[in-house]
Amino acid sequence: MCDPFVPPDANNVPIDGDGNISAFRIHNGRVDMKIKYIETERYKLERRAGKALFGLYRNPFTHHPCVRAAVDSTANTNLVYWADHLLALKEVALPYAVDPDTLETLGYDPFGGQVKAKTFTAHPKVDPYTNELVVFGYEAKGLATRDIVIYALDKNGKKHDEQWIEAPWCAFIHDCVITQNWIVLVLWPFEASIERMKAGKQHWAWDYNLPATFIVVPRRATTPLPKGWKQGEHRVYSWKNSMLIHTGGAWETGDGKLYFDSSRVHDNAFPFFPPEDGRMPAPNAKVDFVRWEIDLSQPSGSKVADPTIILDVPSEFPRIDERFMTKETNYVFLNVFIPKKSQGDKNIFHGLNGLAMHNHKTGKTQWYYAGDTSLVQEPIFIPRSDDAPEADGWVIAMVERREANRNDLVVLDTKNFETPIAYVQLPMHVKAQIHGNWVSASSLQKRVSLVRQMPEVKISNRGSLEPLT
Ligand code: V55
Ligand code: FE
Repeated sequence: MCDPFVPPDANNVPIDGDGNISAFRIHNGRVDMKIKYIETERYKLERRAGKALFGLYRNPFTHHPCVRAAVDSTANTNLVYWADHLLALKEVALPYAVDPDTLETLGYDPFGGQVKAKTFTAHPKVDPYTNELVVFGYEAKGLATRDIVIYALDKNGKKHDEQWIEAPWCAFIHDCVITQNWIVLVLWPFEASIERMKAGKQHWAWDYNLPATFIVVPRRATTPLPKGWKQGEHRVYSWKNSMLIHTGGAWETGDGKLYFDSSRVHDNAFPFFPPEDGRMPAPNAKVDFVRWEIDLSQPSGSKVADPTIILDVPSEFPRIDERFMTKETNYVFLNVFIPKKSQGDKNIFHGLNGLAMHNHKTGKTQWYYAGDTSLVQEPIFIPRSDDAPEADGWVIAMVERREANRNDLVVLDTKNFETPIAYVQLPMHVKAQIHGNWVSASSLQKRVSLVRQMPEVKISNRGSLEPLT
């Protein structure tokens, strides 16, 4: 979750709070919970000072001069278990590694500088068929640079297939999809500007003239290229101005087409990063969940066709059964707004009060409704067994009981999605989580003592450690 330890700068944005992990361990008929901050350089410096030293999101010009050399990552966006490391991710910097048992912070950049990039996405993708973590980073050579790095980490954390490309503008690139041979980066119509940052304003400004854009890149030098593609080429395709926040399933077909699903907000979903003219998004901006088709025979710069609407309700946090990542999947789980009596309106930041399980083949959707005064967070899928059919298992999600000021963890069996099989009742309220993942006990048992030998996070001696007044 985003959980500022000290009161943040009055002008800072909601996505810049210190990263704090909520971990649930489900074992022998009981559930244990642990909450712990990621002890980032930033968290330690501000905790020691007892006040905010970092100003605006990703704007070093607004930070206290003594902390400008520190790693400016709150590690607050996602947790991914890979190569024996539990990675706490924030796309502005490299991963922090935390101990999966104690949640203690172990170190920064656990993959040891194999790549000369300053950033690492919060949405790397596991290819379960090749056993790789596919990673990208943008603004990868520093603040407001257009450089993008793409690479993969094998099961031992060794890097391969590194490539560098340039974005068409300095865009916000939060999520991506992978197919067997391709990676598609999804660009949001915000632009970074050093001039604006120097003026003490936000890193990002929305631009109503920029389209939602896809950068389509072969994953490897050995990717079989469609007719007309040159070795080392990538292509850029675009649609209309809109914000495709998160992606679902993706796959390729033999005839040079890529398909993938995403949520779609027909406006700026981050009003705290307004356009230069200050225009606010429409109060009831439409949000839906759609399927894109990319025709790789089209030249770079082409427009893509309007997507097919899969679910015409406000939808976010799509998740698939990731054992089938890169192949065509038939099910998606999402966080949705179910109209009923909810107090929420159709704006994405209000009223996501349920979960949906959608079957693409039959078109059938099942709904879990959390109640009129409850909000639901990202669904996490857990397969019933290693070889269970696609989407056979459980879905867990945090439910915020707004009236009681308390949370539940809901457990749904995908065989009967609409009626929960269990609620884990938390005695307290927990702030909205961003992203999370299931890690099986068996995969943790395989973990070697590697991470325990890592050096502790040290507060950088590049910044002052003196108490600041
Ligand atoms: C997002 C969230 C972030 C971030 C960038 O939801 C994008 C999208 C929680 O932090 O830094
Ligand atoms: Fe995200």
